[in-house]
Amino acid sequence: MNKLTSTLLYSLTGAAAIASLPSCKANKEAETPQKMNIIYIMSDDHSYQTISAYDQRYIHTPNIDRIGNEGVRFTNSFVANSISGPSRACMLTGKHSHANGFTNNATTFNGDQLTFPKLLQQNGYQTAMIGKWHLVSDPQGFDYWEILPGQGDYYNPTFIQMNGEKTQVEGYATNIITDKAIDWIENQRDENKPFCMLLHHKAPHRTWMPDTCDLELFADKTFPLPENFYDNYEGRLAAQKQKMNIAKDMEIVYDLKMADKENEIHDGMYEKWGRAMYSRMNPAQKAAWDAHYDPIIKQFKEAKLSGKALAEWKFQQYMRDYLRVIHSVDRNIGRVLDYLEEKGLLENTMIVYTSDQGFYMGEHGWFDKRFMYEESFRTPLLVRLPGGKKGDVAELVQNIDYGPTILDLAGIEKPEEMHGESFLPLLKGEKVPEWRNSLYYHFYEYPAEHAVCRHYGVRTDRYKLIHFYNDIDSWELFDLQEDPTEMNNIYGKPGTEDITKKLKTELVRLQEYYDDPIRKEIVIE
Ligand code: SGN
Ligand code: CA
Repeated sequence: MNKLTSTLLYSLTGAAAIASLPSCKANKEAETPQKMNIIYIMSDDHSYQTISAYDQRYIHTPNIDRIGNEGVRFTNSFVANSISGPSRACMLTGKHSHANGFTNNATTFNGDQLTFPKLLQQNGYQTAMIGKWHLVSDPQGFDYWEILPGQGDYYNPTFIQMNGEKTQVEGYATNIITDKAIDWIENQRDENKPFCMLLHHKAPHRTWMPDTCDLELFADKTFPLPENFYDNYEGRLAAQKQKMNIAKDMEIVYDLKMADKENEIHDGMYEKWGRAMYSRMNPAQKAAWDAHYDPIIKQFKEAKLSGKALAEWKFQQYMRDYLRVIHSVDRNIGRVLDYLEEKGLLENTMIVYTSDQGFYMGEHGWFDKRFMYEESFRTPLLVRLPGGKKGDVAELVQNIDYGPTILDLAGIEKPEEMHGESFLPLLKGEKVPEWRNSLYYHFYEYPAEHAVCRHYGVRTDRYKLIHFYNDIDSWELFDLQEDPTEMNNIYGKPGTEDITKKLKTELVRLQEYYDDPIRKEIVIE
């Protein structure tokens, strides 16, 4: 039995195997159970803090939670480079950014390289990609794709089809992407083949524009400020230089929708885009939007807020809009799950829910991501594998592992060039004694928007060592057990010599292991 056939059979135990057997089809098909399908759902900028499976402070997300409740909730899930295009490239290739070449959002993805969808396609899977792609070059390795250009729009978004045509679709992006995904599964795929669908939402990316039906949610809610909202960044040089502060950098018109009809509110360099986003809407959408925001704009003008009152007003508006957008993501994931259940597909489909990275919900006073600090280095990861484990997995996993895991599920050997590891055994509830105990991270997009310096680092279960480089040369060390919110940089403090040396040695080992050319710059004193 070759590897392919043998692994074909492993995952199909119990109910999963029975459910996946076609009841009255031709002999050959009935004898060969079909491989597990895969639906990989990834949102854009969805923080784990705003998924109730991870954190109950802000929102209830029953449908997203269901994936974890009926499967695995990863409690230590991270990305390799916390920004969209690079994160997507890591996910598709199973390789760190220096090896896949897509180090920052200004790059163009070399689509000729090896990706897991290509390998699935070559091994009998039908592959589809619907939604935000953000890698500039056209998708390769998909039987079907339909993508948003660049970041895409929330309202009446344009899609690029495989034939290169652009079509504008009336409605709200999260609903439309879900409609298209369900339509492909229902009407467009070959039912005799297993499938892998990448369903990528634009939501909840900036500027967090809610669907009209969700505008009134959370209207009366006041959210608690994170305890480090007024962080002064003492001892953390790169954090002092950043431009992603809610108080200073979040824009009133662009981000918070205060585009007044009198044109009296002026702020920030993106103001004109804030006004342009509104102009995309149709009359009914505009009417619903105005009914919600106009009274808020009026109150805002009258209040003439400044200082902390303004900062906290911005935080509350941000949270409300962001959570409304999440509510729509959750509802649409419910639609996908209900559809799969109704069609009997839940039993032979692995469902993944994740984000391209984490996001700041006011921690350190921030929105956006990029930093290797916890809120943006982490990403939610919930996986429902029929017949697999139910419960938490605490091992350190990273988005470079997704490709190897999916290939493993499909019985395809991991190509040597992939850096990631298959966590399929963890999904099946098996112990993996040799699992990694440290993670490597490297962020490159600087100089750029939000001004987060270039940095790389290593994280173990307890410590994190980061080196900010390029225009600065600044090290940071955190004891996550003592200082989970990373306020106290203990690099260079007496008593940290041993742990610093150990972490630097581990950092160098990882840079050698992954062959990151930056390695030559580090000297261990
Ligand atoms: C846009 C946003 C940024 C965001 C980047 C990257 N600005 O440039 O706030 O950090 O995307 O986000 S906006 O004015 O265009 O909204 S990413 O998730 O796509 O990488
Ligand atoms: Ca993103």
